[in-house]
Amino acid sequence: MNRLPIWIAAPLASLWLAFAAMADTLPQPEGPVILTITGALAHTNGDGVARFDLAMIEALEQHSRQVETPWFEGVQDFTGPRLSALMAHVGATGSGIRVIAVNAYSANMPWSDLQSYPVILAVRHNGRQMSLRDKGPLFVIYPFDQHPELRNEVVFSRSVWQVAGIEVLP
Ligand SMILES: Nc1nc2c(c(=O)[nH]1)N[C@H]1C(S)=C(S)[C@@H](COP(=O)(O)O)O[C@H]1N2
Ligand SMILES: [Mo]
Repeated sequence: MNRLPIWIAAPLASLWLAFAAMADTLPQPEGPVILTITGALAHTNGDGVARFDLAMIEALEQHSRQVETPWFEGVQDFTGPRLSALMAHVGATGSGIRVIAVNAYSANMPWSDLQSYPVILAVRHNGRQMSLRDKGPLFVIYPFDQHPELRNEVVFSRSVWQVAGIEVLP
């Protein structure tokens, strides 16, 4: 570009910057990264991935559910963004997602689950952040309260705890 006259080079450079910014619209995490999203994303914050710290996840609209699950006794309160909203936030396109836990467990989830049900990626359990030993930092929570038909092995297997990553499947 050093051979181009400045009056051509400068607008070209700013155009390039504008396009780069369109693909790179997410702010940078400031705290520890607790979630990394990969795959076909329109919005990233570095090298094709979207990385989130706790504050970035909690900046999305939060939803609370009071649910009974196989993992805790009695009704428990879980709060976090809808998974569908999180996927829209990063501009994900694909056939579904794979949710990956810190223990390398993973489960695939079709888009239809996210469209049919208000599945949340819980960041809080009874108002508190979840430590790793309490199945945190992130836990996929289906609306078992409103939709008893979800109480089956397939959906339980998609209820990933200790979530660390999401891969958008092609
Ligand atoms: N992080 C993580 N989440 C997970 C699993 C796992 O091994 N690790 N197992 C899944 C499967 S296959 C099911 S059926 C339920 C099992 O829950 P349980 O081990 O409490 O019965 O959690 C799901 N979530
Ligand atoms: Mo399972």
